[in-house]
Amino acid sequence: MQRFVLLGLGLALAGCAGERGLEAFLEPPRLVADAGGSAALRLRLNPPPGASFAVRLALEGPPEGLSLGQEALEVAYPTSLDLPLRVPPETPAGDYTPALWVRWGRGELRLGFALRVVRACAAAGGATYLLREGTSVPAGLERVRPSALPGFDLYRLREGPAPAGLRHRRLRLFRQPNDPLYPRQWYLRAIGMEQAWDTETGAEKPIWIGAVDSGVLPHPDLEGVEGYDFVSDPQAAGDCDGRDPDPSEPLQKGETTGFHGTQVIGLMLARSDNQRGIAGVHWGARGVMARAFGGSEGEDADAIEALLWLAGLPVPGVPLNPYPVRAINLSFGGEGSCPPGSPWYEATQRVLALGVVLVAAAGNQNRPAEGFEPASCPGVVAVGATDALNRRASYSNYGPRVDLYAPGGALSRDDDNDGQPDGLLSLGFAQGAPGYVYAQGTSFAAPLVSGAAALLLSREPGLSPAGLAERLRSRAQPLPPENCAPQACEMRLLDVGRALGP
Ligand SMILES: [Ca+2]
Ligand SMILES: [Ca+2]
Ligand SMILES: [Ca+2]
Repeated sequence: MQRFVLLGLGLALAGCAGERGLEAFLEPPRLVADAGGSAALRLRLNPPPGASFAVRLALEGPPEGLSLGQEALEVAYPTSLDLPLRVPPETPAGDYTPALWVRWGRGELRLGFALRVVRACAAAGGATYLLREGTSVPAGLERVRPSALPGFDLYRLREGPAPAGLRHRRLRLFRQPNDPLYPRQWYLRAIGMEQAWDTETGAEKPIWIGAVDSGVLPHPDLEGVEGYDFVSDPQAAGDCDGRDPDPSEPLQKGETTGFHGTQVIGLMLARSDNQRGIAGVHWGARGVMARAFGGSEGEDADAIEALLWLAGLPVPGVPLNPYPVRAINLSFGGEGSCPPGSPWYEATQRVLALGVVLVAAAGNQNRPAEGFEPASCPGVVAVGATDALNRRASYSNYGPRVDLYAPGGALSRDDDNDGQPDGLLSLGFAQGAPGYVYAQGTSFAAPLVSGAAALLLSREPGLSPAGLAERLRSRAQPLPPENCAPQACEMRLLDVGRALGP
């Protein structure tokens, strides 16, 4: 009989009773749950052919008081069961190794597992709104303070639906599902990196690159990343507090974002030429992570202040960024067209005026990019995604507002016939351990352009954001309009070799 194999590293949890041959397996090997919350525990039971068992389940602590949704079942064929493991609210935070007892007529099995209980957040959550000064304020909103964006104030709604006429704006990370597999960085060749590195690797030219994203975790193929946590809602943050100096993405949040921020940073800045893992676009740059996403969603107010901070601008309650950046990657967006006077318009103009290059993912909605901000903001380099055949990726937003395309991949395809999915391989984590994972989305096309922008700035520090955008656009490879099918449109593919050339 085929044994169920736990993916990745982990504890060997399989048990097997010899005499009557009921096999039982648990996954995953490590669970994370809030005190008072629950986590999904999967139990797989394999009886021998033709045999049936009346099985009883029991948990053994500590922590005390753990419960499952089910205590007994009949098993007559291989069965996989998702059990909600509930953790009592009074459970102290910490690491535990409880066990699940599987008992039947003539035998029993003890399956141990690792459980991390994290503190449930006591602080109240709430939605944040950015309102222009002088706007009439709907009832129920409480003013917090002036925003770092002049002319706007921050308001908070503790509970209840959004007041009429006021939209609670949420931004979304442009990420598509991914599957962990091993390397092939076809996407670097597609953008002419080998030619570019002949001219400039950036290795001797340190520069700071920023990202507003979901946070970052230490990885052996990455230099230390500086940063700050701008997620103000303790419920959404995953670290149970508001803003703080630690830009790490909590592990349990990383499981939901796919470690989005670490993947984005890895594409730009993975350690290169170090005989390990993957290469990043820029070989000498360092990263600053402004964490504004507690999961796959974040708030305008946090993301905008994160953006201003990265550029070196003051944000109330937060120390100035000691490492102001020259380029900022924005792999997220929300619906909006960035009209003059809007928060994203004002924020991006302020940052561009400081000479900081802004690069944004065009979005994964297969729609015109002008409906999404910050990609639609003037002066921001908006990046669409291509597949391994230089066609527009099926999910990529498009249209005249897309300045450039770069590979964003297509995980379900293998058009280059290398036996690997055509995703972008970057730094990631599997079961809490650092590794390398494939990803797709305009979220991962944008950091290729951000890394390229930083490489150009390393060579020509005087380039303005507009000059740099024009250089990237004018030196890009024109692609046949049919590559944009089904909507014919102009497409230019990032070509870093040509951009750095004479
Ligand atoms: Ca925090
Ligand atoms: Ca490396
Ligand atoms: Ca492939």
